[in-house]
Amino acid sequence: MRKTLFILLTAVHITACSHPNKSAEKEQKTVIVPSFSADSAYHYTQQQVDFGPRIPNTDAQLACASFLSTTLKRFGAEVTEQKAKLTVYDGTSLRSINIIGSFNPKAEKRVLLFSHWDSRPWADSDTNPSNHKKPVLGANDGASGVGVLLEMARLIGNNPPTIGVDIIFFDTEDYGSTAHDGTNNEDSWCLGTQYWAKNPHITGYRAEFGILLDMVGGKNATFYREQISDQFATDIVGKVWSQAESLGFGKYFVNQRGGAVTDDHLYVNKLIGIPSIDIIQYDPNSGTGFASYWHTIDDTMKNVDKNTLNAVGITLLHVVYNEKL
Ligand code: AHN
Ligand code: ZN
Repeated sequence: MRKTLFILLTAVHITACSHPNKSAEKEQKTVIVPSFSADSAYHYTQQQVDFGPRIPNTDAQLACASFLSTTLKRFGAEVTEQKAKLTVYDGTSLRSINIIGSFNPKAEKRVLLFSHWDSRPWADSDTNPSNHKKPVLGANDGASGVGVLLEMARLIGNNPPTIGVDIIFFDTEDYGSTAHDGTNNEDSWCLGTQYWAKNPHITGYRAEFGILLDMVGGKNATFYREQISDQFATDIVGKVWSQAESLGFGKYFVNQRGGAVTDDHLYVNKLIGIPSIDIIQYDPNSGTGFASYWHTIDDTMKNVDKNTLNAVGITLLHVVYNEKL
């Protein structure tokens, strides 16, 4: 017993004296990152889709909102439901529900992760015009980002990181107008986010940076460096893309410029000044820049691939758990 102790102490002593910097460096780098379950993220995606289209003012919206709040609470988050009446471009008044889950709410240093949870009321990019007034199921466009974030919430609740994490599911992102009539239709999108950025759930709310997940479930999806992200938060884009590369996910996270997308992160940057990026599927060879099933009745679970959810989830967990206080 005594001999063993002696040997151990000597070994520690030698290590400490001969490579003081190296061992300190090693200690700092040893971060335990919980293991992401793509099956679980896929299941959370499916559960949302099972409510049907999550369109503001519908019963499916209320049912899914309650599912999202309950699930975040079950994972240990402090949950705020932010309800508002918002007027869309055609004058319709909508009940909008942002769902905010806070982990480690007292921590000063925070990271904000977000996705929209509503689905588009019209499949107006469908090749068949008779589908243009039908709703989009939004398996990829909406549910996939929330699915990844719910799985992250489960892991964060079980393995509290040193920093604080806020997860926001924004409503009423996808009610925007596509008319090119000279009016400012850009701002008809992302209404839930615009409302929150002007009326944050906590006065003076701050986060170090924000990451938006939008359409993160497509088979063989490619995520390029979206332009608005690079403009407002190029170092965060760098942090995420290099983390992905070093984890072997470089085929998903392509380190090249993509398009500019008016998306929730724009308003988090512009209106509340939190440097934020968008991880969004971008296809440089498609007409819209998005997948062929974007805003069509084919945005269903058959296009959601666990490998893509996995690449995004693992990458973001590494980003969050490597943040230092
Ligand atoms: C526009 O089409 C202007 N923005 C795309 C934002 C979006 C819609 N993301 C998902 N659906
Ligand atoms: Zn959409």
